[in-house]
Amino acid sequence: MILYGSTTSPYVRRIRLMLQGVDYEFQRTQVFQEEYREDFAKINPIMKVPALIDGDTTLFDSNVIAEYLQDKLGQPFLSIEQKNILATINGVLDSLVQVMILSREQITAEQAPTYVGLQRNRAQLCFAYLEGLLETGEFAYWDYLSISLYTTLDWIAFRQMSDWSVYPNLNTFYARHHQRNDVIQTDPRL
Ligand SMILES: N[C@@H](CCC(=O)N[C@@H](CS)C(=O)NCC(=O)O)C(=O)O
Repeated sequence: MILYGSTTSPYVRRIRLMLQGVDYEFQRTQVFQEEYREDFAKINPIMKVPALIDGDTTLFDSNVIAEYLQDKLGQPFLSIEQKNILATINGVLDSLVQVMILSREQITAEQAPTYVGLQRNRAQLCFAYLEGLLETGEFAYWDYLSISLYTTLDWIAFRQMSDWSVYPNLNTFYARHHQRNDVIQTDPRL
């Protein structure tokens, strides 16, 4: 199995955490750097990391890859309710990744107030929603859903793309997993 991705991508980190204890090759790929793009385009037309190749199978999206690995590794699939929660985590992360890409070109909330405002507002609404779910006991296990939440929160903190520090349950969830060996090993700051 070959996983294509960068060590800073939170989507790639989800899959790296799922693959703990599994033998695979990590092919470092910086999608924003020209020297990687020609080769990567032959693998993934979407041109986003992660991508996974397993024998004749090539997969493009973290959520598709996760489902494939759950099947292959005998891990439980997410229920429809959990997939719905995952949609909110993906919603926050997709939005803030777009804001980061824009900010690299000096396009900030001043230049694009509507677009950036919509993304930031979505993030805060999703944080509040996830905070409420934690209150009800959701995210009790270290599964793909928890991995996705943790890696999203940590990426947001790492890139300073938003602020979830006012939410006590999100803080407790984050602190509970912060010292895991696999989490430390995949820290994007290293
Ligand atoms: N829906 C995709 C999103 C992946 C994604 O956005 N990856 C970013 C890096 S964190 C990327 O490769 N972006 C390249 C681009 O936007 O052109 C997934 O879940 O894998």
